[in-house]
Amino acid sequence: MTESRIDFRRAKFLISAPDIAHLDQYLPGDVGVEIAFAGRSNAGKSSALNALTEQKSLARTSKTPGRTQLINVFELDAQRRLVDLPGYGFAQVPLALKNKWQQALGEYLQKRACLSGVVVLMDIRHPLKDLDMQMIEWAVASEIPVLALLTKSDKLAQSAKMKTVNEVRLALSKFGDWVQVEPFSSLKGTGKPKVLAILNEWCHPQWLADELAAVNNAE
Ligand SMILES: Nc1nc2c(ncn2[C@@H]2O[C@H](COP(=O)(O)OP(=O)(O)O)[C@@H](O)[C@H]2O)c(=O)[nH]1
Ligand SMILES: [Mg+2]
Repeated sequence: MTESRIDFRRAKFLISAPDIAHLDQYLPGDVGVEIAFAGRSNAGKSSALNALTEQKSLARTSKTPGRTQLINVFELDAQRRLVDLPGYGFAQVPLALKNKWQQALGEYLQKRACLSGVVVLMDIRHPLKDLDMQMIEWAVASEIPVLALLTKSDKLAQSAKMKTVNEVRLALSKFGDWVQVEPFSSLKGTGKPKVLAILNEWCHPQWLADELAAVNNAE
């Protein structure tokens, strides 16, 4: 089977869920493929989504992060979706809410069968905080591949950038092929072709080919 390249510029808003605890009620059925984007507030997630889809305001960018717990789902095509998870680790969120949020996020990662990859975005100047590690561990425990994206790479000189990339690769090497690490800049477009290639691969898991073949056979 030849795999069609997904055109990420076609992403369009599908639905919002008000908070992760009620995600089940709002998300489309657990079929096809979902790719989730996660990261601390202000990590550059909205900017990355906009850069990858070449849309200026698909996901809103903000200078006052952490206000909303809204989860936005974007549709790529009838089988494939991007999920913009709310930023975690925002200092002003009460602890009880933080814990609730973490639990719901863990459940989403562990139960959502159509999840074929998770992008964990981290500011290249502050990578691998506790909650980032938690996200990566949950995903890998559920056998979901992870792209650790080191954002705002334009903020560092080339040598400092490569030093951090290598350090993070070493720190995550215990996860083997489950975790890839790449630098990224929404501002400069650094890393974009590499990220799009990885997302494209995640858009074509074997189970989707099987699902589609089963539908064709039934017809
Ligand atoms: N220099 C630089 N700044 C960035 C980049 N990506 C995001 N930012 C800035 O970082 C801040 C947070 O970005 P945003 O995308 O809203 O982060 P989010 O909270 O993770 O969605 C904003 O002020 C952005 O302009 C980047 O690649 N380079
Ligand atoms: Mg955002």
